[in-house]
Amino acid sequence: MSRLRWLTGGESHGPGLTVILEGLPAGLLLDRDALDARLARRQHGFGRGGRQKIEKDRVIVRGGLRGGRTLGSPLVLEIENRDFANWAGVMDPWELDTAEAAARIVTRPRPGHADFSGAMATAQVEDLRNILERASARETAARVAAGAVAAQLLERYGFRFRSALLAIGAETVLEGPPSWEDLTSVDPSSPLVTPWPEDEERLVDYIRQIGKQQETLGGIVGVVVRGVPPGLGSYVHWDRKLDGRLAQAMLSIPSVKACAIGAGLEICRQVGSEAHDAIFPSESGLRRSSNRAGGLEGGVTNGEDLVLRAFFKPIATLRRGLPSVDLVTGEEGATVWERSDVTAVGSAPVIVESMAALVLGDALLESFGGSSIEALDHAVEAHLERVSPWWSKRI
Ligand code: EPS
Repeated sequence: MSRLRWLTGGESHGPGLTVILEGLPAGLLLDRDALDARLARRQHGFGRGGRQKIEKDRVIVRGGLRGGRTLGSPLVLEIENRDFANWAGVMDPWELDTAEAAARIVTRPRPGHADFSGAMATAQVEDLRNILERASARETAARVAAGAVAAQLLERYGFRFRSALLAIGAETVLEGPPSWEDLTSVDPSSPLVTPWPEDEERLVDYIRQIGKQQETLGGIVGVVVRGVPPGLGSYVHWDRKLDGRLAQAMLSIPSVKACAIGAGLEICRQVGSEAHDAIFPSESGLRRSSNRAGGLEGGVTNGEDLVLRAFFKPIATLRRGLPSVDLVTGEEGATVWERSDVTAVGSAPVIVESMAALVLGDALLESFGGSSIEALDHAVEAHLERVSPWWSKRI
């Protein structure tokens, strides 16, 4: 069972989103501005549609915090959906406006969204809104709020995060896995969060051009986490291996269809001596010649930078529509477009980072436990002392 459990609730156009995070030690001091800053990062990104002009995501705390410090009880966070004011007749939890709700009924599923598969899972086709509201990527706002808390826990122990957009559609900015240094110049508040800001104008033009064609785009996001101590995760059980847990977290992000750890996509075509990271002695413990393993060997962190990539498919809601079939009448016809993003990958780096932080926070608590932050401090310190003959923190 996870040490850091969390669950989100809420629909895209409903009153709001909630996330309950359970397992945090008591006494962790949280920085409110840093939480909201991460939510603001998720709202950036050139290529997003009109919705982001309506929303202004901020964390409202409903439990688990007193005077800025965690109580050790479930941390309950909420984010308001400002757009609910425009959708109350369609999404009110108790009473709908019959005419408004009828006007917003969806019966023609969008290929690539959860509409059709979700309808078959619930065997309900009379209004696909019952599925798509929850399947919407709006839910990632709640994940980012929870991930921001996990990141603050990890930062206390020296973890640092960098993330960027490595490709948008056919436009590549960085080939292969990113290194910590590759992501030095990323400005998280820039329109596309790329490793090299000089590329942004070209990419913005590209997104504009694709938007004019009424098309959508996906892309590749890279995350590097520095300061991860060795020994997190497990080499013993399939469900405790940290690489598997990170992959599950990545693939659960809406639109993500693949993920890679380190140079996972590249080394499968190489021979062993090219693929692995030689170990050699240095003045600051044992070092590696390279980091193709991306910080994980055998399901356990090895103390090198953790390197992840997540691969996003293009958004399923196309202005030009896609061939589909009305599930009620059986009539063929194009999917209907009201409003959507051309691409949301500009928002994706902070989402991928947040999911990584939640998994790493869980792994940290699993290894070192502690119901109070002081107990956790001591356990982490003792572990670092034990591994010090072989590993020391990178500056
Ligand atoms: C989404 C569709 C769009 C996105 C939404 C995810 O929303 P709407 O239908 O209201 O225009 O903007 O993402 C967000 C609201 C968000 O905050 O990220 C979808 O269908 O997944």
